Amino acid sequence: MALKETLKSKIEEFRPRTNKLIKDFGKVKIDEVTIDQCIGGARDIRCLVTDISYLDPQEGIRFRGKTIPETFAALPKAPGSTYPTVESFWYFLLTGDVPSEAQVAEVMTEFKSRQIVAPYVFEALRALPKDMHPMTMLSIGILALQRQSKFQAYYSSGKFNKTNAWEYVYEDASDLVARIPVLAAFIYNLKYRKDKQVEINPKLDLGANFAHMIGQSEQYKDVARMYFILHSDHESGNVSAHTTHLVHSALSDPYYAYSAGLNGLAGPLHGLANQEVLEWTKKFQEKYCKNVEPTKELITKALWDTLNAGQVIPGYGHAVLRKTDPRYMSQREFCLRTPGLKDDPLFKLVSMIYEVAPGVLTEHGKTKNPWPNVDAQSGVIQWYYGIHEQDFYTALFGVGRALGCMANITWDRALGYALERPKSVTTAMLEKWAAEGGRSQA
Ligand code: HAX
Repeated sequence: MALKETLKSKIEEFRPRTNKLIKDFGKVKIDEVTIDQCIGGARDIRCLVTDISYLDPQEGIRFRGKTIPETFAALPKAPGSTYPTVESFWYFLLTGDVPSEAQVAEVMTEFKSRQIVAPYVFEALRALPKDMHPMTMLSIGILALQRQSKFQAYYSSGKFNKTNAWEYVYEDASDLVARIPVLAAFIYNLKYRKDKQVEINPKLDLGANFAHMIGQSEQYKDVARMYFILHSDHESGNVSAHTTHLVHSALSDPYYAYSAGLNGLAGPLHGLANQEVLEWTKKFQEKYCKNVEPTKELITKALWDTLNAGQVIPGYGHAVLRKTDPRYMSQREFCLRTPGLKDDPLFKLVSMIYEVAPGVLTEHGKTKNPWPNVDAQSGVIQWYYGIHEQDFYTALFGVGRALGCMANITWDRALGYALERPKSVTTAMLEKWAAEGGRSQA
């Protein structure tokens, strides 16, 4: 069965579960909120629902119930590769089913017809100053695509129907996922390759075509596939996923929603950390290791210098995880398996930081999680393959994150999730409830 039909039957089968929960069990308590959660970024409050992925603090991410190694093992692989195609992963994220080779081929054909970006979008990007951050360009590019939103056209048609609205979100979501690598490749070539643009190769899968469009090696095709899959989803409370969900909950179309999500991803505490990690590491090499090999002592000093300057160690810590991020491990294993990369000085340096930083952060005593996250490892791989423009790294993250955000809002609409609108209180109210030992529910 084709992806949309499979999805339709999955949605129809699933809907009664959500409806029953609201109707029969809507008032069952699943959490309580404390003052520090209220002021402290709503940490740990269970008030979002997604079945696309789940993040366990100890185990890390599971996509549709599968760990990263299980996901990579289960999905059909790209031709001549040990990595799955992004297309097979998209099918899996949306439906929870491992697709057959034939189903993957159908998604690939569909993406080919969806991936064409209208020339006016490229012209809008060309009009921007070349020193603009690629994340700003990517967000503008996505917004420029909004003109073609099928969901928005459907909403304005006067025939809007809640039951099938998800189909129009699915259409936009699929278009956006197919187009965003083309947009990112255009931005890369515009900014760093003197606008030397490369045509889409219609024979290649999404990851391989991205590598082709930015003039990369054969080996980079697997890097792109792995990178986009690993960065796709991290349940729905992180800034980019949550922003996308929130904006779409107002029935803003997927382009508006994801442009907003990308703006959140551009923050240094979120996706921009991958750029910051490389910058930190390069500055360390320049300052401490001009004529000497890096040592654990030098790294320890540099880490303390950063902490004493009141800055965070980029790539370390996490709001939910309490162990090394399995996305970090997956990329590390890729490095260890790849001849050349495993002996690369930058990889060795990042590995040495991994040996030292958790101890320093533990001694520093602030962070609840001293272990590395996805961003601590990702820049090294990009650097090795010649992508030395660190400010592009978060845009790569943005291409991958589109998969998770778009799968999530397709299901949001399918299950009729409501407009998100939490309640605010004032500081004086908090002070009153603090003095009374809690808010009276009477
Ligand atoms: N270096 C120094 N201090 C850190 C730290 C780090 N890597 N991580 C956390 N802390 C500090 C916090 O700043 C906070 O200090 P204050 O009490 O003075 O505000 C304290 O430790 C407690 O923080 P926490 O509860 O452990 O962590 P949070 O949930 O508040 O924040 C962050 C999680 C990921 C934002 C945080 O660990 C951080 O800033 N890390 C560095 C930036 C980074 O790598 N971001 C990428 C995260 C993964 C991701 O989303 N990728 O997209």
